Amino acid sequence: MFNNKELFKTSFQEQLVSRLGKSIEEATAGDIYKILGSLIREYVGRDWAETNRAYKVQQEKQVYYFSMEFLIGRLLGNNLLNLGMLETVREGLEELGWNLEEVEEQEPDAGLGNGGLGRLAACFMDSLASLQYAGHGCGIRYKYGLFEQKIIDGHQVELPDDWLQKGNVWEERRADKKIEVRFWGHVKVWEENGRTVFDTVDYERVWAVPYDVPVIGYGAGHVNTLRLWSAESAMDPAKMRVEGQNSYYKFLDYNRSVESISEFLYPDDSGYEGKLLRLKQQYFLCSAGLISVLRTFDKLKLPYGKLPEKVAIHINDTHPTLVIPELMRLLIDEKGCGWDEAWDITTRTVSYTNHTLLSEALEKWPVGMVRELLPRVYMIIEEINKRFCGMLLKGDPHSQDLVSRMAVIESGQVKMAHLAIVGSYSVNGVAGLHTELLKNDVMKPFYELYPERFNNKTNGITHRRWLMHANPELSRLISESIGTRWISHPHQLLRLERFKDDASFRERVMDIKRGNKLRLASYIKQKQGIAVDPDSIFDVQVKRLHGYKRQLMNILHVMFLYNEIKDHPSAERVPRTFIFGAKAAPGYYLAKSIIKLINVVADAVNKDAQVNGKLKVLFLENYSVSLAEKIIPAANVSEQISTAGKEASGTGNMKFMMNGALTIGTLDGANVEMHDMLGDDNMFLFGLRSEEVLDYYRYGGYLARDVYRQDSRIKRVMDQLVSSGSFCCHEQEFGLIYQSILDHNDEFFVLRDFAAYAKTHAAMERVYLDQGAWASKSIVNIAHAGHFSSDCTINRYASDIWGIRPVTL
Ligand code: 26V
Repeated sequence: MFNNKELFKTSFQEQLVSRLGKSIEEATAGDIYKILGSLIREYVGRDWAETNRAYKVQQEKQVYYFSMEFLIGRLLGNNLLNLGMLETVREGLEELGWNLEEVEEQEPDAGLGNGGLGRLAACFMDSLASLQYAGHGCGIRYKYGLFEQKIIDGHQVELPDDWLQKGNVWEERRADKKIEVRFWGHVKVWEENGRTVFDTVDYERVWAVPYDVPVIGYGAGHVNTLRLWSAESAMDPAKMRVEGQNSYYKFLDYNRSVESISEFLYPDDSGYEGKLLRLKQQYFLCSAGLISVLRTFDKLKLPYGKLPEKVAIHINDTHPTLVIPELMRLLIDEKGCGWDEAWDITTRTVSYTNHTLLSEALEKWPVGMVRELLPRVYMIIEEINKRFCGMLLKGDPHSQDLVSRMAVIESGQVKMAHLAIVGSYSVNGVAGLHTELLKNDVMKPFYELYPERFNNKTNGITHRRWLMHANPELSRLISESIGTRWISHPHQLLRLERFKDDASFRERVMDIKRGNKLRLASYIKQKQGIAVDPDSIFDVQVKRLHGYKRQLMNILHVMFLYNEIKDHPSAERVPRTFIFGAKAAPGYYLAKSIIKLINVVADAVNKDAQVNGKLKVLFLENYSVSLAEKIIPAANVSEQISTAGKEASGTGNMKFMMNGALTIGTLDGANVEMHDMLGDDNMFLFGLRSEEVLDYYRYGGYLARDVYRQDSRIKRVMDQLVSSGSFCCHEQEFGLIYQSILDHNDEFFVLRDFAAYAKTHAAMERVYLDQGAWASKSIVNIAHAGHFSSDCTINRYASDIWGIRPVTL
């Protein structure tokens, strides 16, 4: 049906009538989306079942990617693309009077993630299915995704993201596969036939109900599963009636507390308010996910010793670390394994990715909280800790200091990263530099103890969403020039390099970029009523707002440029448009005040006729996956300016590179590897190196106030933050920002790197004047971006960590 346009048109209209009672003329865009989505969902049903059957019959090893976040965004366009039906459906709809892009806009983003970590999980799902691996996702079906951001009077305001309001055409509720998850209670211990038996009593029951989303692979008919768990009440209302009035309130309280488990995604990088609820969410995911994995394994009728041969469990950061003690619990208490056997199985099944070195982001749980909420799991963590510390002391009885640095439980806290490393067979960082810092700095003693466990897997992004879907014109040009093999072998993009000096190819690349800029400009015009010049440099920084990502340095630099233009009004300048998009964690005041600053500067700049035509500043509200797909293809310049050593990898950097933007960046995260491939000619590097930053942290020697005093340009913009004049609303508005730099000595070295940053921007501007040279660099960037396809990353996870191979259906 989807491969024949006429057939598609007829069945589509039939469905409209039979399901909604509407003709094509009466249908709304929302109706069209809904019918199309359901049709596709039903269409893939057969392949989905076929894939599962093949996995079962062939007894393939299954990978389960446990993650608290899956930032998948919209599915319609990508599913059509992967099914090879995009053109038929586009043309069919066109003939019925509908535009596919407009229909795609009807789909709410599935915003079940905060940022890079969640988006990485989504890219991995796409690559696993497209490369025909048996790999599934295991997550939570949050009723509300990451908050919707509104900018009101320059401030971020958070609204609930009610993404399920109109239903979700992609998911399948599987009530028959629900699982009981247990909280609280007391552990009873007794001896029986020479074995110690552990039984938890008086616990609270919660149902975990899975909602399965098909993950459709590109081209091959492979459909994997993203299983998202939803919490439901397990109390019987009939029982309540018998027990009378008092239990009625208990019932309501209980229901409320159950619902809250899968209600909200945590805006992760704020302070951990509602810690207990977050811990509940994590255990809920781990327990439900594992029990369901073991049910599937049980069908193979193999001994548990074979589990590591048939199942790999990967934990995306430490959030799902409880899979380790939970798997131990299930193996010991329910499957009859002894401790040593269970430990051997667990540590050959679980692998772990670390996504950040920031110490404030390393998870710790108060012992009391874990012990009360999860009494049996806590006993197991204690035992793991006891045995681990015992092993350390046995190696060296004087190693008490080492023990306190490495223990899983220390100072009344459970350290999740330590538990994750001790309980898994592989620990990986997400970019070369990050992994080195992990091994030689933050987790050094663990690396010394278990060197064989540590490895690097540089992140990647799916070129299907981020190039083929987001930038169809560029994809077409690529395929016309080098054929279509790059789609299944993204490294082949390298063959584009030979066009870097080809004048007509350069021109076409720049034309496509201009087209994308025009589209973004019209989006901006429609949303904000501001006209931007498509011939200006589109300079973009879009990502979560955080001190270390240094959006502040960017906006201070914009203020500096504004001052320059005002001081020298007749000087020739390359017109520039600075575009920001960022959400700040609701409790992170400094970040929110940086958003306000960006908006205040934008207002001042955009309404000043004197700089008009030379400078524009935009803050695009509610940055999300679908907005990223509009912005990134239109960027000329990608801002990747984190304090060196702080950004584990970054993945936005790769998306911009793949769409032909040039990067201005520090030697941080995956920028280092981009630079290895591109060289100084095709990337604009500046700023402190990570060793220099580390040296400053260790030995001191940096005084932000000195820089402030010595550089008049910097002094001027800093003073503008707190004095009434061009940018300040009232004097205290940006006091916090000012103090963070000058009173708290600029933790992220904004002033230290400012001069180099400004200088590099000026150099970049000069290159832009030579459009041919710019185009050539842009082409080199695209050509090397294949290296950062998540297909390459997933192939390495598959062979080095999980030990799986593609499955032929
Ligand atoms: C969490 C927190 C929590 C407390 C306050 C500060 C803070 C800062 C950052 C985070 C992020 C934790 C994990 C995370 O999202 N890491 C991101 O993972 C991406 C995928 O590997 C990677 O590209 C990003 O560089 C990394 O920040």
